[in-house]
Amino acid sequence: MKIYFAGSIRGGREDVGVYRKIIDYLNIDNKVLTEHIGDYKLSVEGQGQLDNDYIRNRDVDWLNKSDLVVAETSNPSLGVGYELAYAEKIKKPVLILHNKNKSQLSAMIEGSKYFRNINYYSDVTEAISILKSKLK
Ligand code: 6K6
Repeated sequence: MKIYFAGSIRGGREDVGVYRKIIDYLNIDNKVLTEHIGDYKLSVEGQGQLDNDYIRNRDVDWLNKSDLVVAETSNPSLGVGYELAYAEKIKKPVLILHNKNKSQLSAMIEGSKYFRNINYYSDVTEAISILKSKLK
């Protein structure tokens, strides 16, 4: 299955290690289209070289082509919020992972009946266990 993984970039990169582990797990039996989200070298400073229109259109194209969106929402990110709203609009299946010790998930996500698959976790091992049970 083709998976669109969404995680913070300009919202902050402090959870990149968590994204990397989740992407590595998902890639065992699936194809993650957005592997760069877990790339330690992808820094906020480095983004200036890429055209925003290009990034947005390519990401929307990948969202359209994906079978499932997995979003890690613990680090608030406007881009991830946009992707979730887009996924809701086109009725793409979504699985959300949120570290309950890090932040409170937006009411715009928790309050939408579309996002029924919201999973709270405490550490990355638990996040992987959740994926294991949900994706089998
Ligand atoms: C190159 C080097 C660093 O950053 C870049 C290019 N930027 C992006 N590349 C790919 N996807 C992006 C980029 N910026 C945002 N996105 C999409 O929005 C991703 O799919 C993420 O899930 C989400 C992150 O949004 P922000 O608001 O945290 O940046």
